[in-house]
Amino acid sequence: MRAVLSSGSNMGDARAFLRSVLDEFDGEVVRASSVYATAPWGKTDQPDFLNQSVLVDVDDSPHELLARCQKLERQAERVREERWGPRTLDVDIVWIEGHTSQDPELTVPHPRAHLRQFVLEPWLEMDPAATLGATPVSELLAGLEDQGVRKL
Ligand code: PH2
Ligand code: MG
Ligand code: MG
Repeated sequence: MRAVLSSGSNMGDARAFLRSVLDEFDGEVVRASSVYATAPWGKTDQPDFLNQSVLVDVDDSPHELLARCQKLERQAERVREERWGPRTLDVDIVWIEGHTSQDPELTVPHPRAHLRQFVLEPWLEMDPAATLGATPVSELLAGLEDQGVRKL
């Protein structure tokens, strides 16, 4: 099963937290995007993020993949305080090939992916032909205002 993950961090050693995702999926990474410095989206009074997307090919079920993402967040000692607030590591499942889910625990595709330049731009870098539902990711991106996303 192929899936796109979006990792983000704006607390502590953000680079190391993003790297922990690549380490977890060592041998299952099809492609990884560059790291991007991104302005905070949704809740703006917090430090800038580093974001990275990873295309993985795993033998897991969607919920098994979610469990691996949550394990990484726990290992980063993530504390959930406020919605969209600062975090050591967030690993979101953005898209799973041929799969959609309305489960509130795991909504796929990610319900806000189409609004977020910090998700779409790294994804497009990995796969210029990517589509979200029926819409090319390139088209979704072209429809967004600049949100302050810079490739490092
Ligand atoms: N994650 C959020 C809310 N806002 N903004 C940026 N730039 N990057 C993120 O990863 C991010 C965010 C909630 O998950
Ligand atoms: Mg998130
Ligand atoms: Mg999350």
